[in-house]
Amino acid sequence: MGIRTTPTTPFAGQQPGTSGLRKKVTVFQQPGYLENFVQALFDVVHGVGQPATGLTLVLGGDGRFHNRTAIQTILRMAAARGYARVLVGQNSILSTPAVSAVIRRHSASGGIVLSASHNPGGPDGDFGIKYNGTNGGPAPETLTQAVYERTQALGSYTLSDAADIDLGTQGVQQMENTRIEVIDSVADHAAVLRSLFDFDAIRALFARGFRLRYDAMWAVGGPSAKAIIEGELGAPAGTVVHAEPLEDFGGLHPDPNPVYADDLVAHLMAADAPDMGAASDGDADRNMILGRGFIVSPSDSLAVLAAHARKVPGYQGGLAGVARSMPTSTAVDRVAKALSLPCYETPTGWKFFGNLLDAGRITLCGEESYGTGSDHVREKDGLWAVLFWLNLVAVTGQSVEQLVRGLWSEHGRCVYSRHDYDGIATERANALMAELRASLPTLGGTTVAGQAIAWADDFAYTDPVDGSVSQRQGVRVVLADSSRVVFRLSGTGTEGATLRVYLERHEPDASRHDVPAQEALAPLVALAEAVARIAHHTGMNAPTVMT
Ligand code: G16
Repeated sequence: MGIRTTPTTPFAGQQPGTSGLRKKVTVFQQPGYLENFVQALFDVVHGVGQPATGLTLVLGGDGRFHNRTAIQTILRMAAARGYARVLVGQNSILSTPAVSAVIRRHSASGGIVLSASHNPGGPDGDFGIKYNGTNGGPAPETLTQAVYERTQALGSYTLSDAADIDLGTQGVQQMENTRIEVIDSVADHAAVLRSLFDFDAIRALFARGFRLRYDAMWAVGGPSAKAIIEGELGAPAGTVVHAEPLEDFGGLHPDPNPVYADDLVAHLMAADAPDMGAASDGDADRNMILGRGFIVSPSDSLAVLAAHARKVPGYQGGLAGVARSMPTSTAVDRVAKALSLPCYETPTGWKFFGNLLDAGRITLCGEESYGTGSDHVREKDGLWAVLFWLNLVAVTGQSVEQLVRGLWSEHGRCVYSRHDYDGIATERANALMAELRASLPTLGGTTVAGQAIAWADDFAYTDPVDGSVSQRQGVRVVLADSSRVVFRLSGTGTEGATLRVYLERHEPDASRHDVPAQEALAPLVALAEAVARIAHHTGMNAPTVMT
């Protein structure tokens, strides 16, 4: 064994986006591509030339294609860097919330998650890498920007030339002076979940014949969902479907929304539908909740959990506060107001919740992009959300739909939809946003497409804990009745650009709560087209995906 230093030259574009560096697998397969990024990461985290003496690193991924190869490379680099310990998931698997739980429970200095989340996998699919810090949460922008800058100045990387580690069996192995511990992929995370929810009440719910269909989308969430929901909570075998993690997610798009989880939606809309449906994504941090014949919007889900949190053991003392990303609907704001709780509005990206959670300012947070979580870890957590809903159904005796309708009748319904325009040429998408931004100073006070615009801006966020400022986080066009359209470009795609248009309208009138969302939002769609000239810039007359 020995440590080898290899000369290298920078790769363009190793700039992390909303959640780490995501590229095509073929990009990551280029010799030196992953090595350069990890070397830059270690250089920033430890200092150039500085070893990671005495520190513990957590390492795992969502099991997608290239995961196993990349894990061995990173183990060699961690050994060369002098880490005291690396905790790596068995078979190189750790879901994103599991990485967060392991970092926190084992006082690690950080962790590396190999995932492109909900993006498709396989040899022609996507791959990704991100770093989580000591708190278990995604690195802040200051760190990811520094890593990017370091990638552009790199001249070499170092790694051990030791043989591969056997990741199939739990136990301790040695590489250079580093102790490599292959750990159970679900145990730490499961222990955290067990401490939060009333498992007896959920067990009794299943014993009464309650039927759940949990679609793990052939992804990493399957084994833990099976172990907990079927194993510990006594749901019948077959409750968790598509539970075996596959390297290409069965060729599907592991994104739990009504479009990509259409099989689950079909089951919940059928005549003999189960009582509840749920799905998690490629790395098991996202979730979608459905009732029988009823789809719950992620924004409503967050609001329901906030409204009823005290009924769940882990939150019976009440919430310190709540937070949502800016494009997420204001349903949770209304709940927070009624409960006199602080409510924060952050930019898109789970990393922005980290400081608020660490400072104890919030307990629950969530996003329109099917992410919900709490201070139990520092990632969103798919299985956590499903257990939270099961716990609420068990102790309130209300169905999923009744819980959401209760929210609407108390606070009005925040009718909500997101329209995505995928695969736009990057220059065209940039031109659309530039034109929109240029129009901002004159938009407020004008009437466009028959609607009076009260104000418009480009969202900027000052972190209340560390004072850091994030600008240009999305254009908001807001009407007098607080209806709004938000425009931003996705930071998680790997091909061209995706324009996201978020539409929200508050409907206080209960007799109109069943108007289909797209119908209720049609005037806002017209407004979006008029202010942003979407068809002109993109050549598309309809969104690729509507959720
Ligand atoms: C990531 C982030 C989320 C964000 C989502 C969509 O989720 O962690 O905070 O809402 O991407 O981001 P964008 O709109 O920029 O594509 P995940 O599940 O992909 O890690």
